[in-house]
Amino acid sequence: MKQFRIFVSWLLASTRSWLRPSKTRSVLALVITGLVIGVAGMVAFNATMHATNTDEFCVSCHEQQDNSLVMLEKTRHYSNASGNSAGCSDCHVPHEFVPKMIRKVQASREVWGHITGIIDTPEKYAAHAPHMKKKEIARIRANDSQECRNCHEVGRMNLSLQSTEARQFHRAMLDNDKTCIDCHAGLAHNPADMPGATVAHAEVLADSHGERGQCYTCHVSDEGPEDDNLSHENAGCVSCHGDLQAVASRELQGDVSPHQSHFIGDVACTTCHNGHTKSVTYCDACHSFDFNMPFGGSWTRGAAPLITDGEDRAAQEKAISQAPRLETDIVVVGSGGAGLAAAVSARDAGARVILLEKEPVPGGNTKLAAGGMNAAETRSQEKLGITDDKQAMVDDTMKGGQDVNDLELVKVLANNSSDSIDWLISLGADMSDVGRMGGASVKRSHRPTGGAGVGAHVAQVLWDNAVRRDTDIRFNSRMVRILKDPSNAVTGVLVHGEFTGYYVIKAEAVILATGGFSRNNKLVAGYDPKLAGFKNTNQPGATGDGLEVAQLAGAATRDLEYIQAHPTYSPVGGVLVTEAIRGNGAILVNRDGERFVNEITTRDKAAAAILAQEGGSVYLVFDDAVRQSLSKIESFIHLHIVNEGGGIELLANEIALPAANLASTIATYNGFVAAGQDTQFERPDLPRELTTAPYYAIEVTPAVHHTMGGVMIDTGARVKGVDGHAIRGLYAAGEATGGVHGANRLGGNAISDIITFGRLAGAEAAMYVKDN
Ligand code: FAD
Ligand code: MEZ
Repeated sequence: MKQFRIFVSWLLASTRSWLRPSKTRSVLALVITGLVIGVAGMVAFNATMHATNTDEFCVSCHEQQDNSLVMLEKTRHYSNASGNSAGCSDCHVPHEFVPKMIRKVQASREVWGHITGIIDTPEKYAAHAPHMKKKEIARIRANDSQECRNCHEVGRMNLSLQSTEARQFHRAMLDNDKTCIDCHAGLAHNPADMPGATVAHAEVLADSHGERGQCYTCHVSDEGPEDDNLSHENAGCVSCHGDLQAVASRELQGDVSPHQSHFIGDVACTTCHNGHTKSVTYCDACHSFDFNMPFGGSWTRGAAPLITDGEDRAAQEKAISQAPRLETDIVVVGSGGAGLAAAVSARDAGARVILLEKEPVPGGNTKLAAGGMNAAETRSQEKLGITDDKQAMVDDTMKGGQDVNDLELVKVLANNSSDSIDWLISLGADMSDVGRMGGASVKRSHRPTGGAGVGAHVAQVLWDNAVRRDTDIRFNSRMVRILKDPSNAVTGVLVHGEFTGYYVIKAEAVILATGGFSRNNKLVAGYDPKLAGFKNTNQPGATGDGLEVAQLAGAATRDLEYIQAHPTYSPVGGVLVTEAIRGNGAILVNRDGERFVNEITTRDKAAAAILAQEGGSVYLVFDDAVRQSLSKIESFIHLHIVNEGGGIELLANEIALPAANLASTIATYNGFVAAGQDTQFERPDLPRELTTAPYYAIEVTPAVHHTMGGVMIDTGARVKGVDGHAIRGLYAAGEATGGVHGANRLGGNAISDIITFGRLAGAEAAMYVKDN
């Protein structure tokens, strides 16, 4: 009984205790209840989201230009060859649990926004869509494009079914740290403003890229390019495709690559790959490679007149009436050797410089220069035991120019030539090799060790120095007018930016370094009718518009009728074959296999002698010892313009010349070399016998090469006006000027001219700005 009472009192006490509220139990109860409700909520939420995770539900809000699903249906994501189509959630809902839930929460916020009226009209949606699109692209990118890779796994993709280009490109990208979305953002939907564009039937690059996004796939905004260098657009190309070197390294080996060239600086992708018009291989402006470029057209260039009537004229006047877009101390026009030398020296003298170049690449004709740069009394000559003096350089230049030259300018050229070599060396150039050029009494033509092309090297060194000095360099920017005030002093220039239109740059001084006009056959033939229809050796920008602009600004000109044909241009390759090959020992033979001229006479005489031979073209013949002496020859071999024979007879058969004649001609020539005298054509320099097989031949013919005339300058590179007075603030240097070379320029004197006078013009203009 007692035990029963104890049990009853314990039960009552326990019941009382259980019925009394306790903190612990309350919390526990709450947690359990919360957990149950949370799990139930989550399950419900997930079930709801899952139930609404249909394409139809998504597109009930997601309207772009059209219903998103309708847009998707037009793409390969929906109707691809495999028969598997991807819907909204395949790309927009991640597969891992946590990101998936986060995405679902985001999605519910979007739906909530629709319900609460925050984004409940097509207009509000359209305004919100780019932001959402950006976020979604960033999410997929951060996710290493996992949503793409779920179907397009690298290991599972059969790249061999793709075109060679696509295969190489995908391999390189996928091996790199690029992820699918970097290039294919927007591929799933037709971008709103480029409907129907697909890579497969794209006509131009913009169509093809349009499939991946909208205008801002390439441009900063849908307004198009911001600057004429297309800086943003080119950075975009490089970020997906890699730089020139990377692209070249993916190409087939052993052939000429359009991505490996003698161009200087970082050649912009847009030089060849245009967005809204057909791409063109810029190299074809000089060569004829005929590369099969995607979305490509063929190279054409109309010489657009400078001052046009109508709309263009009105646009020019409007730009002049507006405030200048830019202001600087000196505008240098032209990025060849003269312009770059002027820019470097003006920067060193403390001036602010803007350098304009109308082409998409720098370097002008300078980058093509092959043979050398003349200079007398240099340390390189001294090291090689060559005795020379500046007066001899003056005499040779005057004689070559038929005494038409301005003697004072020739003195500046010769007397500063060794300083100019030293200056280039101080900037990083190698000018150690010295060879002989036509019309020179000694070896004075300087070039890099081993005989590499002088122009590409010098231009690269000057370019690097101009860039290092923060020169503001603008491509696709054509100077169309020099502006002056009523006192006849220069106030700036009017520029036509290919992508930004006409604008004014205010400047104290302008340096014209626009080169010659050999590429403008209309102008050439106007001064020398017998050159009508002639081929030329020059780059596309050598059209002489600097001359025209200077004349409009009142500049005096001289010697425009003297136009030089270079004797050895390859009609097969469309390139100049350097005189240095003759200088190092090659001979010229006609179709009878016979010599007909002193090979290193002046160009006018050599060109006339070639044109007098049957067919108007002849062969430049040399042996392997000459090839080894001049590395520039390798570039001609690379271009497939050199015929080769294991012996003289084999070479003769290769080029259809009478073998016995060729053998006899070479034997006779070798005899002259051994005797130290050419009794046939009085060639003054006989560097080596031609005895080392294999033998080589290049077909050559004369082509327009150099325009000796141009604007008149004084010894301070100041441009003279038609009234005989210098135009204040206007300077000029290089092939744009006349007077240095007279009636006929000597080989190697142009590079000397542009360095000496370019440097001088830069320093003089900077001094003028300081004094002004
Ligand atoms: P360029 O180098 O031609 O530069 C002028 C620049 O101005 C160009 O880029 C042009 O596009 C730009 N331009 C023109 N108009 C405008 C405008 N309105 N607005 C903006 N930019 C404009 N000489 C030698 O002494 N040794 C050699 O070995 C040698 N080899 C040569 C080989 C070849 C194939 C050629 C074509 C020439 C060679 N020459 C050589 C000659 C020499 O290269 C040129 O005379 C010299 O480089 C001219 O330099 P420049 O700076 O005056 O003009
Ligand atoms: O001065 C020239 O134009 C030159 C040397 C060209 C060349 O043959 O290389």
